[in-house]
Amino acid sequence: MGGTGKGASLTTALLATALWLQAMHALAFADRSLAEAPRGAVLLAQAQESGTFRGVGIVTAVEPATGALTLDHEEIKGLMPAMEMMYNVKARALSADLRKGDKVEFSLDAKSYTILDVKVIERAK
Ligand SMILES: [Cu+2]
Repeated sequence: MGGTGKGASLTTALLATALWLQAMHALAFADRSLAEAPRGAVLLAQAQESGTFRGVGIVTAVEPATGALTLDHEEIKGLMPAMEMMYNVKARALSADLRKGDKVEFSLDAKSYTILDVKVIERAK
């Protein structure tokens, strides 16, 4: 009986270790999702906004196929803080003339993240 008991306790110990590792793993993932939560909350808040907003930013990339603009933009009051992000453009022609480093003023449909109009304030040097 002693042998069986020892075997059983070894199994229990291994099982406990496995569960502990699983728990640590789960915790690591929980930590990660917690860290991402604030960003998700911001995105959620943004998604609830609608209407047209104006912003100012620097062009950091122009997507050749679609004309989508990546802008390093200043705070857009009532919509989002300063950040770098990509926006769709209402028409490819809107960004055809733009290049990296141009400072632009733009109007934005907050619901679809689509730039409706864009004007160059200062050309890239
Ligand atoms: Cu943004």
